[in-house]
Amino acid sequence: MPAKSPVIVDLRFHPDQVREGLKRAFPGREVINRADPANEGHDLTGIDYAVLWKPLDDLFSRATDLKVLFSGGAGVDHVLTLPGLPDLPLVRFVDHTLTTRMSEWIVMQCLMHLRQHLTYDRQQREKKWLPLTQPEAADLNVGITGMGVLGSDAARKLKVMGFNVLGWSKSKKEIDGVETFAADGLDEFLGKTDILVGLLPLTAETRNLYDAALFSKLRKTGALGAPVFINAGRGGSQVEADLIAALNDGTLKGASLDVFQTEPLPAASPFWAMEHVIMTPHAAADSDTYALFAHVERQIERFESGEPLEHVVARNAGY
Ligand code: NDP
Ligand code: OXD
Repeated sequence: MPAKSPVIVDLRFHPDQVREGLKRAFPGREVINRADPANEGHDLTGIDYAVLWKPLDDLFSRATDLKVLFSGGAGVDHVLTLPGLPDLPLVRFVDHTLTTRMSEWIVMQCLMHLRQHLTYDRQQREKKWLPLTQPEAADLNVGITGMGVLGSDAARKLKVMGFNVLGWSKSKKEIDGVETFAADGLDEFLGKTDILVGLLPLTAETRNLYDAALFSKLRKTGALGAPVFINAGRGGSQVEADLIAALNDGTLKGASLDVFQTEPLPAASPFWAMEHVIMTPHAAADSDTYALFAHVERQIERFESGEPLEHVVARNAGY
């Protein structure tokens, strides 16, 4: 039986997490972890597979025999723009651990705005005892842009919490109890939305989508008094100058942002000091390394037994 092809692991994650995840991964295969200095001069020719996230610059010039690429994350915008990217199947990361984390973050942010937690937080610091009016989840429409793996799971979990949920995607989806819209239904969708959730991939079509014109189309008569914007897709989809202006002039009541045009967010960004903005450092849904390597193993097994790979990126669509 021929020896199994090694796997190149070229992930700019926390090195301890990668090492930990690799402890029980890829039995019977050599693993070349490029975060390990001992592997610096390792011959990368003759290797079929690479798992990558912000890989070292020389990956593709040295690993010239790759057959399948595996993204370390669900989004692939920065993989598709890598210089020298070979024309090979690119499998993105899809796993319930990532999906669950993202839905936790989205539900938490919707609840924080529903329950006006930013105001209570400020009042606590000011030692102010002042109960606020209390709309219910059922009084609000949460509109999710991007009804793929993450958006559709978040939709189901928001429904369980009692929110009315709307979904917008390129092609119209059928999800029980969720009013859905296709690409051409954007304005109608926005006009019904009180909390707008971004779970879109970054592509030529979604770059700069969330701009002043879009924010102005959101429903203004909802129970929170003004709409709220939540984004965990990609920062490149939001026009940050427009977002800041919309937050300052009251077009938007608040925002929760996990992603930014430039990451890490520069110290000079106005977002840091905005009281009605909740920020997390691109941490809504981390890739669990055990789950990532188990997913790669499953896909390699399929590939080697002649079954089609799953979660392959459509290069022309960009996601
Ligand atoms: P999917 O590919 O499963 O879903 C993408 C969704 O976006 C689909 O419903 C798709 O429509 C829709 N879409 C794409 N382009 C357009 C468009 N031009 N107009 C309308 N709808 C569009 O991706 P996932 O749900 O797995 O992930 C979504 C994104 O979340 C990732 O690409 C990544 O950027 C981000 N992400 C962020 C993380 C974080 O920690 N902040 C973690 C993981 C992912 P259709 O169904 O018709 O194809
Ligand atoms: C991803 C991410 O795309 O973490 O998985 O952003």
